Formats: sequence, C-alpha cells, structure tokens
Amino acid sequence: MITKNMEKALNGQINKEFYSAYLYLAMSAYCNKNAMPGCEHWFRTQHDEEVIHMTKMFDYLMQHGGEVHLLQIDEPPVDFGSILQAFEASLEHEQFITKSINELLDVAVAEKDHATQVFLQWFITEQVEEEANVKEIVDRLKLVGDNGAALMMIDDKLSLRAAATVAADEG
Ligand code: OFO
Repeated sequence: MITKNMEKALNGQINKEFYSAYLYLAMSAYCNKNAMPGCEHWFRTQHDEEVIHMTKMFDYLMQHGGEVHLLQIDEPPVDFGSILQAFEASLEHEQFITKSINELLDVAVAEKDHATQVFLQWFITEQVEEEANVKEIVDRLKLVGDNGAALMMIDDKLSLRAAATVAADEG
C-alpha cells in the first residue's frame, strides 16, 4: 500500500506529464503556423510520448493502491518567439521534469517505498534521453542560424521521427 506522501507526489507528477503533453501540443501548433511541418510532427510525437508517460504513472498509482487525483492543467503559451526558442523552451522544460523525477525518487527513498524506487528507474533513464534528444536539435538550430535552406533540411529530418508507441517507449 502506498503512503499518502508518495501518492501526493505521484499525483503531482501525473499533472506535470499532462502539462508536458499540453506544452508540446502547443509547440506543435506553433510550428504548424510557422510552416515547419517536420518540427510540428516532432512536437506532436513528443506530445504522444508524454501521454504514454502520464498513463504509465496513472496505471502504476492505481495498481499500487493509491488514489488518483487529477489536478488542473496550466495553460501553455501560444507564441514561442521562434522555432529555436521553442526547442530551447522544450529543453528547459525537460530539465525541470528531470529535477522533478529526481525529487520523486527522493520521496520514494524517504518513504522506504522500494517498489516505487524501481518503477521510477525507467523515468530516470528516459529523462537522460529526453534531454539529449532536444539538446541535439537546439545545437543544430543554433549552428544554422537564419539559413533557410539548412532550416528546411533540419525540418525534413525531424519529419522522420517514428510514432510514439508504448512498445517503442519501453525500449
Ligand atoms: Fe515525460 O518526459 Fe518529457 O516532459
């Protein structure tokens, strides 16, 4: 049976994963508006991945005997300034999520909740990948600057991102 502290922390993280999904959906719409279909697809796929993260935590909380409390989701921005700034905001957000997952593990350790410590290992590893993926895109966008042809090449590459599936996310 999960402790009340752990339950509260997991419910908080479910809300943050929902917000991540919301944020990436907003970024996807921003890219659509700015004629960057590859970036739009990349953020839309990232949204789908966040829904998988949220569902994973939601299912775990119920399975562990906790009570799900769905909190209000904050409104994400509409305008991100530029495509580079959108990806920079994404990187900053992922760093925030990494910190949050680490704090969640601290709670699990303090509560002597071994099952949740094991469960969270997947998210710890996933965050390394999340940050690395976005950082690579930010670095490339900085490199090409305002070069339209190079930006289109990056956009084309991002359009190739594979669909998010639970199986792919496990791997
Ligand atoms: Fe759920 O990893 Fe991104 O936010």
